[in-house]
Amino acid sequence: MTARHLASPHAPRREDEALLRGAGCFGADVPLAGAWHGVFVRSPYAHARLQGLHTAAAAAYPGVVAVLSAEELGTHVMPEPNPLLPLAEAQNFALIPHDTVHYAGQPVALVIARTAALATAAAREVVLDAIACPVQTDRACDAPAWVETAHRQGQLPQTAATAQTQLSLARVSASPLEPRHASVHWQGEPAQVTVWLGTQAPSRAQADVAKVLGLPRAAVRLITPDVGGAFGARASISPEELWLALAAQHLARTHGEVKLRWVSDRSADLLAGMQGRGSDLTGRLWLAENGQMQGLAAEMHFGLGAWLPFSGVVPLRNAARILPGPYALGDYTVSGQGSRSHTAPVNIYRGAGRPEAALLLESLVDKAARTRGLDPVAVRAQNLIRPEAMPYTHPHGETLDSGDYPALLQRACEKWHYPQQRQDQARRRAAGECVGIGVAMYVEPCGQGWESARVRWHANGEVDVYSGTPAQGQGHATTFADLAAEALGCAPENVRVHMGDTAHCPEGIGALASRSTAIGGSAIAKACAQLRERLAQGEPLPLEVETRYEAAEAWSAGCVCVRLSIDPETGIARIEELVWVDDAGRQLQPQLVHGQLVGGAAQGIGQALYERLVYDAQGQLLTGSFMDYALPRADQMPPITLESLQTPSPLNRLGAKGVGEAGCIGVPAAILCAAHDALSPWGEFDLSLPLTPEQLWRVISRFHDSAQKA
Ligand code: SMO
Repeated sequence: MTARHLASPHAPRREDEALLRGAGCFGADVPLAGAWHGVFVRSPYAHARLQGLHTAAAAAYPGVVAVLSAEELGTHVMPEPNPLLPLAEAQNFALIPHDTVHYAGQPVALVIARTAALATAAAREVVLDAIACPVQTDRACDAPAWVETAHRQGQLPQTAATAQTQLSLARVSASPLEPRHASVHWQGEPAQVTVWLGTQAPSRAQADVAKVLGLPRAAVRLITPDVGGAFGARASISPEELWLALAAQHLARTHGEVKLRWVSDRSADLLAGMQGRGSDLTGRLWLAENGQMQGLAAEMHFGLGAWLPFSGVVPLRNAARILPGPYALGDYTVSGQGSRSHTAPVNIYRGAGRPEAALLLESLVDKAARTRGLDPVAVRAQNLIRPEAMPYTHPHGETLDSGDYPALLQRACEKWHYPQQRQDQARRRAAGECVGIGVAMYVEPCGQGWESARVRWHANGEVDVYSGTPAQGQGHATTFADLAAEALGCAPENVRVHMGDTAHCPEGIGALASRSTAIGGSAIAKACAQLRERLAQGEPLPLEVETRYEAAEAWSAGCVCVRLSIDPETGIARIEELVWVDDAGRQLQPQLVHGQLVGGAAQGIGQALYERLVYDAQGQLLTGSFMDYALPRADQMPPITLESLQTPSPLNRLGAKGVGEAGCIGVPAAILCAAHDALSPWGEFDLSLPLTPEQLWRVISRFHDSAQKA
């Protein structure tokens, strides 16, 4: 990384800086003096009928306030998922299990004590009687579809496909630095409830909590404190968070005012938090001899967990609808289905279906090009949607708003000296090295819909900005303060930004799907423009404006080039170089954009090479700590060269597009293409993610064995 990329004319905001200096207020720091602590008793079974829960010993433990389960807390169901794709049957998943448990780690009881240590010790005294039932595990492709989607355009060619591929993507964990948590302060009659949650969607969380408590929404104040990373895993409410609210309600009946806190830990979050990815993809691509793409067929199966979080259907929906990606494809048939399994829930995770689409499509393009003896970069250049065709609507109705895809490919290949890379590769191959080149395109639709803002301009010149969208470390306070200052023509120091508190902030959808700047930022800019308008018409300060801003999806795009070598002795893959040209529209804060791109690349590298949640046939998680679940480390990050083209989106007033997910989309696709390319002298092989040393070694050693026999 060069200094040029890190230089920024914008100073970070106090609020953002505080997080880096250790002065933030994260879940465990929420000031709630004297709060009782909750610890969950979790099911050791992946699927079982509950016979009895023995809690007397735990209840008698020193310092224990209560041991709560279905008997005390009653019957409730988890919120229904987002109706973007209809379910085959309504979810109706029991929030507090009373007769059946459906995944290992599902909470069955909540022990509340005066300290976390006492609650932990007492929780060990709870005994669960249950009868184990048959377990449907992760790769249950034969399980009935719970949710489906399909897109069809024209007739596929009657000939055999030029290339086909099968690809399995492991389940992974978003692994934010900060585990989940919830704090509840219950006061008064009628009830006034304050809930602190590290959530990406405070307004929806407020509604979810109010609904389960049977309270009007206004009785619940939802505060999102500083959040140590989210990545989609914090987009939808967890059962544990709703349990805590119900426990406070129950205890308030006898205790009046109640203060409760729950802080999860890494193993509990790996076991029972929101997981991501986990799909089996197959695809076929028809490519004419002249390189023209003629048809694509794809089938996608997503093994979903025991219940669907609000956004749980989104990855399947996105993967299927985004699949034609940046190419003007001929005819295509895409179908996808998701089925239930006795595992932890699966939710959106940074990319949310976009990585699946890019991985399948880009590896197919490479395979088809090799089969035809064509250069994969030339095939891409030939089939990319042209800038003059923008906005471009795919036949199934997805509209790409803007961008110059051929320019991204061309600039990336120039910057990387692609022809030279091929020459070097040929030389190293001749010397016996296993080295591959991957050049992958990606698109990243950012969210659609609305966000809101309220801006108050005080008589003394100070400005308060209230956004409906929160932050989880992206630096929104800096972005929002600067854009408000620019729109109002005042100094950024005079602007205070408020996010994530339903008592003060207007309603919002949330910080997800790469939408905060494009839509939430545009809402602020719109409010500021209205303030200036009213001043121009002679209204005096103070003035306040509240706005909603609605926008259609803006599509970012980019091209990632990777050179990867594989040690034939060990199968260890090493990314030697990564060159990336992205277009996230107009960049308001280049330094923050850079951070998002590099952070996303690290997570993309983790998914491509290292990370995997593993369940055994009984539905037991085998990767329950960072001793077994391999996150990428600093020394596994390659040098990354980044350049940005900026095609402003015509769809929002800032011209911004999404940027948070790009690294998880384009980088794994380029790595997979490079791995296939590295192995291609020996043939075409189906690979799974992550590209473990064992997997690559087995492919290579097969070749070595047969070479020796010959
Ligand atoms: S996976 Mo993102 O938080 O929509």
